[in-house]
Amino acid sequence: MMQTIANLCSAFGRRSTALLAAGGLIAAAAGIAHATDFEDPPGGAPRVDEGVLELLPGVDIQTILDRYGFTLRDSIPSRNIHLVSFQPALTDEQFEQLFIGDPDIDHSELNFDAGDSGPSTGSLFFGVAPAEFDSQPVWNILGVDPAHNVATGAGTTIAVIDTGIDTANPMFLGKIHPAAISFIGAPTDIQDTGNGINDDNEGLVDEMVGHGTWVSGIALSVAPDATLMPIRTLDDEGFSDAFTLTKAIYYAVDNGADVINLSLGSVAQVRLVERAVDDAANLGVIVVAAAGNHALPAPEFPAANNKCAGIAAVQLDGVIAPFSNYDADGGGRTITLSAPGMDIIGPIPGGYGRASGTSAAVPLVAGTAALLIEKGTIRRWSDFKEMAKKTAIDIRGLNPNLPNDALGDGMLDVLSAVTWPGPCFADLTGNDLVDLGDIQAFIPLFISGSAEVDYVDPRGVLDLADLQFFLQSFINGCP
Ligand SMILES: [Ca+2]
Ligand SMILES: [Ca+2]
Ligand SMILES: [Ca+2]
Ligand SMILES: [Ca+2]
Repeated sequence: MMQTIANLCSAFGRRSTALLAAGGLIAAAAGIAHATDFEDPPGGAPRVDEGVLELLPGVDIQTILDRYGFTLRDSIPSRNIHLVSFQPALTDEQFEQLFIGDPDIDHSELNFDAGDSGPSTGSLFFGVAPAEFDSQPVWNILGVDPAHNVATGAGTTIAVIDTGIDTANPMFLGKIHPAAISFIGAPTDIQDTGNGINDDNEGLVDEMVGHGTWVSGIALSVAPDATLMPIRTLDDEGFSDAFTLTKAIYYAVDNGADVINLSLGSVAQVRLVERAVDDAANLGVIVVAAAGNHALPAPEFPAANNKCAGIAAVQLDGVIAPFSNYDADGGGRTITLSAPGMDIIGPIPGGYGRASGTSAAVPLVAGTAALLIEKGTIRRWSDFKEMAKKTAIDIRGLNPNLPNDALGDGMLDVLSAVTWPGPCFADLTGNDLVDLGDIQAFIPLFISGSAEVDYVDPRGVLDLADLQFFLQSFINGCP
């Protein structure tokens, strides 16, 4: 075992260095390691001759392809967003300058390459007996079993944008959403398997296989009656790119996901991805993402987005996990909440395994969000933030060397979350009272179609049901 851990750490160190050049989106699973093993975070680098174009509504992509001589690679038709190949003679800088003054193009950017941070599956996941999964201490610490007397996630859907899922594991039987899909190979091939090839040439074969299964199993343990929508977006090496991640987020939203689990991240802030997260949040979808595993004082993206629940990892005792990123810059890149991420057991293809990373903390929170969506206490992104404020365990005293908000509002407490009476829905002015000011605030929000008052069926449609919900909440007063 010690040998395995040593291999893991050295593998991680090499990979991290390589990622400085290769860069990009990573699966956020770390091994058991110390902060010093994580030297460099993954950077962002554009893919060769690939760009993303977001067109204004009604503009036909063929017109644009003809205008610039590009080749279409892929599209997100519902958002008029397109991945194109441009001419090798064109530099990245020239591509970025090309559309200045073009009235048909809303936004353009290079497609950022992506790389994982992961060691091989054999190193990442230490195999354990299935019984250890159910009896691991994290469930007790978070109050998961008693929480299930209140909510189980019934009627909710958690999209897991990751490496796929092991559909053979009985715990997923009957739990997989019909819209489950792969953006890696054949659309129906959601299996979390590798190709036996070290595609990224860094010495490890299929090193991220099992990641999506592990993450999905953790989420489902918290919300056992939720439906999982695996969206295979990271390949077996943990690779993806900004366009494909964006496509996956919109796919999840358009197919009815209530929660999106992103146990991945990048130091590169890509406007396309940030906008997809904003759009998801504005449609009432709770997006939960990993802060990252490089022991750095700022979360990665999209965890850092202020409409995304950025999750740091702590040990079971509430002390920050040595690998976890945290928020010490005092700026806009925020952590919302922390959750256990050390030595968490979950299903992996063919069995169960133990691993560490902010990747594990994310599905614990995503599952909790599903419980609260079932209960109706989370309807909007602002409700999630309120839940974090009101129910998280204060762990500041356990982390005296960190600034006060470095780990968000504290450590997740599933039982406290499900027994929380819910936000004061009608208090739109945030003064913990319902009064005339809230009615005055409601009217323009309702007229402008704001997500803040999209309480019922929060999919961007404001109607009589939302108005009635507001009025009833107003009459009921603050809980
Ligand atoms: Ca590899
Ligand atoms: Ca491979
Ligand atoms: Ca108020
Ligand atoms: Ca509505």
